[in-house]
Amino acid sequence: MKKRTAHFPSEAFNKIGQRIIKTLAYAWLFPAFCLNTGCSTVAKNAAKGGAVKQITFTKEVLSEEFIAEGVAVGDVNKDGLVDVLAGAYWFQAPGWVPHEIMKPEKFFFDKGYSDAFISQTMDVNLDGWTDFLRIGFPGKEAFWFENPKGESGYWKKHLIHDAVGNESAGFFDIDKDGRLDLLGGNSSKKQMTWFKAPSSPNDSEWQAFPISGEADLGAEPFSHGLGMGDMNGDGRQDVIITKGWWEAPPDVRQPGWVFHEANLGQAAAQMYAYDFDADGDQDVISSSAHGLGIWWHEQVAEQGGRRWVTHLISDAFTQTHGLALTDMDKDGFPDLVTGMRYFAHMGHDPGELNPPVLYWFGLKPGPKPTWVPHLIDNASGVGVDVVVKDITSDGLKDIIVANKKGVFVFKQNAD
Ligand SMILES: [Ca+2]
Ligand SMILES: [Ca+2]
Ligand SMILES: [Ca+2]
Ligand SMILES: [Ca+2]
Repeated sequence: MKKRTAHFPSEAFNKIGQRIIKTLAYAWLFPAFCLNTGCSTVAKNAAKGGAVKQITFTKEVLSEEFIAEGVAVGDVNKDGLVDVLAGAYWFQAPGWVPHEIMKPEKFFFDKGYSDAFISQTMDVNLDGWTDFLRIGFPGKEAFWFENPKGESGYWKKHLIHDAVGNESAGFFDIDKDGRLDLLGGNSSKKQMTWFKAPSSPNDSEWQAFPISGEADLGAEPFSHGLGMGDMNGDGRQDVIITKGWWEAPPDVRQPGWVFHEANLGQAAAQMYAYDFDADGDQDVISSSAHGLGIWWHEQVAEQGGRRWVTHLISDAFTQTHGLALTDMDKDGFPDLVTGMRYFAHMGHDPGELNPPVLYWFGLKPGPKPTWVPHLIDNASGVGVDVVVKDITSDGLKDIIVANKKGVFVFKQNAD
């Protein structure tokens, strides 16, 4: 792959050693070349000089150590301030004082992985205290850790499932009971499955409800690409992978969801459905987990069926292993937040040594939708996910990341 040269303003980025730096949203860096079939939509849009909404963030460095590939947020100590949880630690807001959840292990960014991937918080045992849920290495266990309710000592560990496959397995409220469930592969059976969170304090089992058949698609430990979205407009959230989607039945506990084949692109990270071209049918968005590309997949109706046409949104950086679809600029249209997962394969992916950038892309919908890229930072990136949430309760969405560069919070500035 041709190496891209970018000229980042130096005054902000040579202060990485400081715990807090201000960053600005910089203008689009016009790509030196375009992949495959000419320049990306974004590049063409930028060339026309489209208006750009400037959003700025303040970067806070919680850790410069590699402790986790994923992150979660929640108010651990019930003081009303949202804390950050990653790997073996929770970081107490507002000063981000680290506390151990369990005995930490040492991980090396250039030699391997941590044991903490996609993470989440919820009160699993219904005692009023936020617990920590953590998917481990792909194909291994997912655990939840019981909040000790202000007491000292490590958090009690409970098994959710012993073999969770797909690198974008995650937590969704699948049965709409107000509690998050786990969606992923049961990788011992290679079967897409959802695991229902226990609904009473004394119940510890996460009951498995298979979606696909055994030895089916998307459920291997290292399967790439998974998401939920209403693909057929019936109001139910379907399960999306790169080869197609499973249609949610009226009762989601029913096994054998109908699979609809669809060519939804290359190995990906989180996937989302939205009608990006506003023509009445759902399209899909995805990003390359380890290679190069962020795409939208257009659903095209034609005689006798439907086909999918993939459009490149950006090829500015590689390893977009975490992707969020969320409205950043409050124009009513969902934007993208993504970045580079630094050293995703310990130096074996293309572009590993490029700056680990973090971006948001503003959606301009229409018959030919475009996305305006905004650089947030170039010394962090994303992990196997990127959390976008207003953790400061000021109505502005913040971005939270953990990866091989450390743990970071980007607080959106009010002006
Ligand atoms: Ca707190
Ligand atoms: Ca709890
Ligand atoms: Ca559409
Ligand atoms: Ca928007």
